[in-house]
Amino acid sequence: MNTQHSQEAFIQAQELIPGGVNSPVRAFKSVGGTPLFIARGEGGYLVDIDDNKYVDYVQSWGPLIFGHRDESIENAVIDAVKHGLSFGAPTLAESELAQLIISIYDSIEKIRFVSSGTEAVMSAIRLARGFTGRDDIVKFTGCYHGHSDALLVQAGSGAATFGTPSSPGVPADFTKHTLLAEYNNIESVRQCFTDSQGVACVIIEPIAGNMGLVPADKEFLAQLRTLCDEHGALLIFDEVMSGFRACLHGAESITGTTPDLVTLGKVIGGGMPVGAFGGRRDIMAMLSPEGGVYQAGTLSGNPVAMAAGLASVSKLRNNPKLFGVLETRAKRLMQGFADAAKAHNIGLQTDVRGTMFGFFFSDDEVHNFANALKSDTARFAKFHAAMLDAGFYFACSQFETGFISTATTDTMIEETIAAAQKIFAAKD
Ligand code: KE4
Repeated sequence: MNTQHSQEAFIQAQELIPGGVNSPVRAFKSVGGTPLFIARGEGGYLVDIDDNKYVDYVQSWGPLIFGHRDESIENAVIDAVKHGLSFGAPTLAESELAQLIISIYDSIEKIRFVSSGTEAVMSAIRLARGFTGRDDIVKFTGCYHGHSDALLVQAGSGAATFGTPSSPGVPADFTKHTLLAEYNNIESVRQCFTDSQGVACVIIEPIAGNMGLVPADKEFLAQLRTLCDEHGALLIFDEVMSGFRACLHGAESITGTTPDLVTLGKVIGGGMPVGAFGGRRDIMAMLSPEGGVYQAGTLSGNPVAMAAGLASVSKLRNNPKLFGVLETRAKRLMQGFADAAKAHNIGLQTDVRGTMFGFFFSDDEVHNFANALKSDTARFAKFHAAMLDAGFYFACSQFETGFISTATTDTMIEETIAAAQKIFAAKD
C-alpha cells in the first residue's frame, strides 16, 4: 500500500498534537509503522487519505456495530442537528434512550448519561464510594476502565495488593485506595478484602477486551458476587466495550451474575460521544441533584449524540437475532485463523463473544493478563503490518479486541482468512 500522504500527515500532526494523535493507542507504537489517516468510512471499509481501502475490524474501537455511514443512524443525526446541536437542558431524546436501555438491561433501574467511558467509570466509582461510605476499590490487572487517576494503577511491590500509579502525574495518594487482583482468581480478590479497611466496590470488565479478549469464568463472577455481598461492597460491570457487543442484554444475561452498577459507552452513542452508568434505583438515588454525590457535564445527554445512540440501540433491540448472525461470522473468522495457524505450526489462541473476537500468538490458553503478556507480541506486530498491507485493518495492539459489524460480509471474512493463510505460510 502507498501511504505517502499518511506519512506526511503524521509528521505534521506530531508537530501539533502530542504523538500526533488524540488517543495514544492510535499511534501504532506497539505494532510499529505509521498510523493511517482516514479520509472516510464506507460500510465495512475504511478509506485512508491515500485512497487505500481496508476491511475495518476496529470500528472506532467498538461503537460502529452497523459499520460506517449506517443510513438510519446518519438520518437520525441529520434530523437532530436541524433542531439544534445542544441546549444544556433536558430533552425527550435523553429519556427515550434511558428508557430503551433500562428496558434491555435487567440490572439497570436508573441511568445517567455522560460523554465518555472514562467519565462513566469515574462517576460510578464516586457513586459507589458515596453509597457505601468506603474509600477502597478493587480492580483487576489487565482491565482498563479509562484514564481517571484512581484507575491508572499498576501492581505495587511484591505481593502488596495496593496499587501504585502507572502514569506520571498521578499522585500516590490518589491510588492508595485502589487494590489490584488477578482476573479469574478469586483468592486474589479475597486477599484484597483482607488487606482493605473497607471495599466500596469491585470493578471488572466481565468480558475483558483490554488485554485482548479474555472473558471472565462464570464461576469466578458468581464468587465475586458472593464476596461483594458478604462484605457489603458493590459489584460494577464495566461494559463500555462489551455492552451491546457481546450480546443484547448485557454480560449479566450470559454469565448469570447481576452487578449493582453497569458502565456503558461506545455502541450506545452510535459513534458519537456517549457514556453512561446505571443500576439499582437506591444507589442511583445518591446522585446529585437527587442525592449528595456530585457529578455533572456540559454535553451530557447531548441531543445529537442521543439521536445516534437511539438509532443504534433501537436497531439492536428490534433485531435480537443479529448477535447470533454476527457471532457466527466472528467464529468463522477465528476458526479460519486457527486452522491456518495450525497448518503452519503457529501457536494461536482464539476466542469469540458475540461480535467481539480476539487472538493471541501463544501456545497456551489466556485467562489473565500475566498469560496475555507471554504472547508473542513481535509476531502480532508483523501480522498486523502484513494484514494492513493486504487491506485488512486490525487493532494496532495485541491487547485489544476485534469487532464484526453488520457490514462485515462473509466475502470479506473469507478474503481475510485467505490473507492470513498467505501470511502464515510466508517464511519469517
Ligand atoms: P473512553 O473514555 O475511551 O470512552 O472509555 C474508556 C473505557 C472504559 N472502559 C472500557 C472497558 C474501555 O474499553 C474503555 C475504552 N476502550 C479503549 C479501547 N480499548 C478506547 C480506545 C482508546 O483508548 O483510544
